Amino acid sequence: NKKTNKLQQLSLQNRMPAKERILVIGACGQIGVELTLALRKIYDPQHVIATDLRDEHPLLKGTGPYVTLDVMNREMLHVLVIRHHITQIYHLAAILSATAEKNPALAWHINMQSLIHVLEIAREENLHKVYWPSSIAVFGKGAPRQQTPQHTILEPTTAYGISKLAGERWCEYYHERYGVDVRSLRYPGLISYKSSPGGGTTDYAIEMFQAAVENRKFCCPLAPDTRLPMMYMPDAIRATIELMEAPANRISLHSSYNLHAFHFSPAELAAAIRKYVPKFEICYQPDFRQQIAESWPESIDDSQARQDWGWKPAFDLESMTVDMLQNLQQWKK
Ligand code: NAD
Ligand code: AKB
Repeated sequence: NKKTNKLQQLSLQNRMPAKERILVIGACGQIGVELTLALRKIYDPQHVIATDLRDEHPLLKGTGPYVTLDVMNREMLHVLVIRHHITQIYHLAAILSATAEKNPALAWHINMQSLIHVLEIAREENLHKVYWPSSIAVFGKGAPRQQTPQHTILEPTTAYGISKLAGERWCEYYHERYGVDVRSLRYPGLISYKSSPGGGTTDYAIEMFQAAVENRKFCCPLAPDTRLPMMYMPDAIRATIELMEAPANRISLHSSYNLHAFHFSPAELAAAIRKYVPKFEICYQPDFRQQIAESWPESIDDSQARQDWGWKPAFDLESMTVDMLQNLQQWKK
């Protein structure tokens, strides 16, 4: 019995977070900063290596190791994985929807090639797990726009959406063919106050909050009634970690899970903000982002994520608005 206990203890230790060594690629972005900080609370911070093209984000400074990395440099990525005995990769570097429409070929190259680098290295080095985010951008005009199902017509019309759909297929391929435990979420638009968003169509929501706390008028790049699925960053971080920590037998999808929290249009968000900032003013000047938004769903059916690994959002539009305004006010001081 003593021997069995010892073995059980050893096996438990092997599954302890301390045994994992994590590489976050794109750690200085909107999601990367908060995800890296959250991972450093669960795992030994020295074992969560943050990497990005840019200089280290001020919020990451002093919280754990940082390495400048261009994920397009496969050799450097591979060396980093071997040198730091990496067991998991969170690959967040990408060109987002609005920026991608300005240079579609570059977006395809970066979004695809970087994912292939990560999946190949995961296969060669037998990594325990890989995380790679997809997006609501995989859906196009053929899909139902309300309660968009997990499995439906996938005909994205944006360069970003095409790259995300192809990425999902590659993730499933590497899982089916090589057994790589790759996991993914189709994030909706993410709202946060800690780090700035980078070139997305849904970034307008964050800019609206910033204008409201700075008493500025906001000119919205989307029309007032353009409704999109959205989520508050604390929920997105929790969803990511819950998915990655779920036992393998709870994961039935290795392409990407639909994920939902709430949805709103610019006019509805402005009304939610006005409850607390009555003088907030908005005008509408739709630009090229309008077409992107119109090709995406208004709300998402995420029942498979709820069934498989127990997903449930904590924030709705009202509680997110209150929390965003409070935090932005504090950061302003
Ligand atoms: P972001 O643009 O804020 O951050 C991406 C980071 O990747 C940046 O810090 C950038 O410097 C870095 N990067 C770019 N090219 C790189 C390269 N060649 N090598 C290394 N680093 C590089 O993006 P984000 O909002 O944090 O998104 C992260 C991931 O989540 C992306 O795959 C994105 O498509 C996906 N996603 C985001 C949202 C959202 O609302 N933020 C929604 C759906 C999906
Ligand atoms: C974007 O707007 O590009 C992102 C996304 C929904 O993928 N926020």
